[in-house]
Amino acid sequence: MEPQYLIIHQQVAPFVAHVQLNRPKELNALNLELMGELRDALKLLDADDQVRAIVISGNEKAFAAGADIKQMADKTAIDMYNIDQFNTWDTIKKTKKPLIAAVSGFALGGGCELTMLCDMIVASETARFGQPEIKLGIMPGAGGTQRLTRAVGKALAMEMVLTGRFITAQEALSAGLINKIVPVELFLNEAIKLAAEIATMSPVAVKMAKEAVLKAFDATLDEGLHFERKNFYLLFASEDQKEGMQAFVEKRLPNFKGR
Ligand code: DAK
Repeated sequence: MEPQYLIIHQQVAPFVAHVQLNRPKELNALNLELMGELRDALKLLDADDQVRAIVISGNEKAFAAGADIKQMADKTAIDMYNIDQFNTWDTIKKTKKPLIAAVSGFALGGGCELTMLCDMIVASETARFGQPEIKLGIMPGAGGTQRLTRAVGKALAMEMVLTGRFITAQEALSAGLINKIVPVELFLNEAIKLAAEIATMSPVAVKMAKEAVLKAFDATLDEGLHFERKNFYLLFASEDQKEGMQAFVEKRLPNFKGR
């Protein structure tokens, strides 16, 4: 079934898919339906051999202004428990292929959390990142207190989470939240370019490297190094390792297969 709140663009560059959040009137507020569609789309793209990197964007005005407040407003704790949105977010988190967020305008609340669930963030000059849940009498619930703090440090995270202040793209860059800032008309192209560059690498090495970098967030240094070492050894069992090194020796471009 065609998604209602997403537009999926295949092969926007070789081996790159682009998923566009598409609820523009509501600033791409992340209702349950949109999140379900996103989960399903990413699952399919993650399993598709023709896709090696995925860009997620909104539009120029908003990446996403957060979870849908109108949909959440009258929910009880038990409703929230039964809806089990975390299941959806956890499934998205399991995406093995690299996710690049292309952000212009608002990335707030769950929108900001979704960008942080991605592996890299390319932002336009107009991008604004924030965790304004505190103004609604709640707090971030999809990683905002954890991933933000790890990315920007305690001082700024605490300020953003406790006051709801939005930060500019420039502040986000200085704080280490995002990878780069580009003029608004280029934000999507730049994100696609970054994804396309990654898509020229061995897809199996990319997935294992992503997995190892993410391990750094919840492992001790020794555990992380151990994990890295296992994946490093494992890649010597891949055809892509043989191809990559042979291509270097033969002074040609490698032809990676993801095996
Ligand atoms: N939800 C629903 N509708 C929203 C929305 C949102 N988050 N953000 C904007 N809209 C709607 C507005 O209501 C308005 O609709 P109409 O009135 O035209 O029907 C339309 O989008 C345009 O918005 P504005 O008229 O407000 O536009 P402005 O340019 O004046 O202001 C703004 C833009 C982004 C500053 C403002 O819209 C705003 O403050 N929006 C709310 C931002 C916010 O508080 N976001 C955090 C939401 S709480 C969870 C996972 C995640 C979460 C929770 C649970 N689990 C896994 C369980 C996340 C929670 C959140 O994100």
